[in-house]
Amino acid sequence: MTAKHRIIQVGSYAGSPTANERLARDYDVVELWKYPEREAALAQHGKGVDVLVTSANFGCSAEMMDALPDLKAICSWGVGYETIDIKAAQQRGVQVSNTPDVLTDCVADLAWGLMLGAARRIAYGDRFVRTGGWGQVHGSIPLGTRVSGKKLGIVGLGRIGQAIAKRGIGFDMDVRYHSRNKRNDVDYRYEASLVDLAAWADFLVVATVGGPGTHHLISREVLEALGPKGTIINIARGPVIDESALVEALQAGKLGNAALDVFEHEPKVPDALKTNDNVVLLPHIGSATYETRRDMEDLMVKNLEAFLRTGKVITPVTR
Ligand code: 8YV
Repeated sequence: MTAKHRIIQVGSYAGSPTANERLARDYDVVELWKYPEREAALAQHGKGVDVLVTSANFGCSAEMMDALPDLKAICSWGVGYETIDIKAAQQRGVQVSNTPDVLTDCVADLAWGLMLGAARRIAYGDRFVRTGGWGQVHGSIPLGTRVSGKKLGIVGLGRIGQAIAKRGIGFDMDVRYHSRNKRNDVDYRYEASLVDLAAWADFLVVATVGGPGTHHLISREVLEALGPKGTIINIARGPVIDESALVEALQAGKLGNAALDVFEHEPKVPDALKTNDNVVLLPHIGSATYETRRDMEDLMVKNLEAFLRTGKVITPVTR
């Protein structure tokens, strides 16, 4: 019997159907999260290790790469990679893979769930029924807002942004977008100014990448341009929105609604959001369906296997 190949796993894939078991079955896994001292564990077990598996959540810093002198590949579970130091990986000749495409539809679907949830007061209505507030034939919760036929602004028109745009067309919406550069392969109208897009839109969906380049891109000015009748939806990364400005805009009535799957300091959510009935809150579940999480797991494992077989991951992070 040949010895199993040793890999480092940064965190437990609790949100994946079988990733932990599969990795433990097929590899000699150093389960880093089980060690009280990471540095000591890496020093003890890291020599000769050429593959590390992680996620957008757990990341991989330059220091961690330095502690693994033989590292050649980082295979991440998830599409976002702002917590992985890509520049440090490139400098060290370490390949990095993520899991694009397989989660696009589920994340776009959830953006829709949030949009409808906020506009049609679905979560509010649910609370109203559960808490015994429904005492007459037409429950008297505040009227919602129509979604069909409205103006949809999308911030970031990558794979997920485009899937959201496509759904908007199905809802007869007028779709425009803002991103760093205008795309030549789509018909949606480009707005060079994010503030102008927000001022135009009824619903503004954040679908951009995270990281320093988009930190607080959704500023006070953008939120106030969206205005008292506008709704912000975020399925991307929490820090893309200036969360304090968001709280203040909602409290001052300068912004209508917010529907959020991600937060600036997860899993912490400001109390001011929890107590606001114009806000829908979810615990970062954009990709959290059985099918998608299994597909993410499969793609991460395929990258790992391809690297060990051919020396190349199959869905490398390119930028
Ligand atoms: C994951 C995500 O649940 O893929 C991503 O970037 O945000 C989610 O699909 C999460 O990041 C895993 O760590």
